[in-house]
Amino acid sequence: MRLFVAVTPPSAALTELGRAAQQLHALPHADRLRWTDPATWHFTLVFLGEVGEELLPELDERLGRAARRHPPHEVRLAGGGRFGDRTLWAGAEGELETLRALARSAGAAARRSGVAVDESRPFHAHLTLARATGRARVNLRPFADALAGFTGTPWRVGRLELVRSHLPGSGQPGERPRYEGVRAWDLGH
Ligand code: 2AM
Repeated sequence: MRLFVAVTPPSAALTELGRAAQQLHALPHADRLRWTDPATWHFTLVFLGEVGEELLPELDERLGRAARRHPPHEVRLAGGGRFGDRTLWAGAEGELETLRALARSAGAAARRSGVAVDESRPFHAHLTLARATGRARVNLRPFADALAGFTGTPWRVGRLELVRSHLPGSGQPGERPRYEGVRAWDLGH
């Protein structure tokens, strides 16, 4: 199964971001982007990819231990950026060192459980808002610039989540993956 480890902002924080993101939809070429569903917004701490069922018990155990090693911490959604002209994202501010350390521990936990984690992409706190679709080239800079002044209300990162991603199977253009929570652990307990 396709899995990733994530942190999900509370709905109040997502509502604030939703309002900011709504304004981006009015920018030129916004319709050429594939916007993510606000109901699925999250920060990916570690992308695990395909994981065999047999690894799950140890992964579960080790991720739980990783979560307990880090305290709850405060962050807020803020600003935005882009990965080239492929991905538009919202960023975060606050106790990002703790979030980074949590991501590192979760990555180590997954590797020790036998998951082949791609280590070539260091953790970068981002919440994907939109992706460029197919061959359509859209300059994402105006979108990232429009998010620059956005600062949300602080919230507490208190839970680490293991999430399953069901890729769209219908072949319908624009269909988005479905995410299913598998397990969650409180931090620092
Ligand atoms: P993204 O938001 O930067 O696209 C579920 O697909 C989550 O896993 C998304 O947040 C996505 O990150 C991340 N993800 C998907 N494929 C990935 C990959 N090959 N490497 C790293 N992260 C990936």
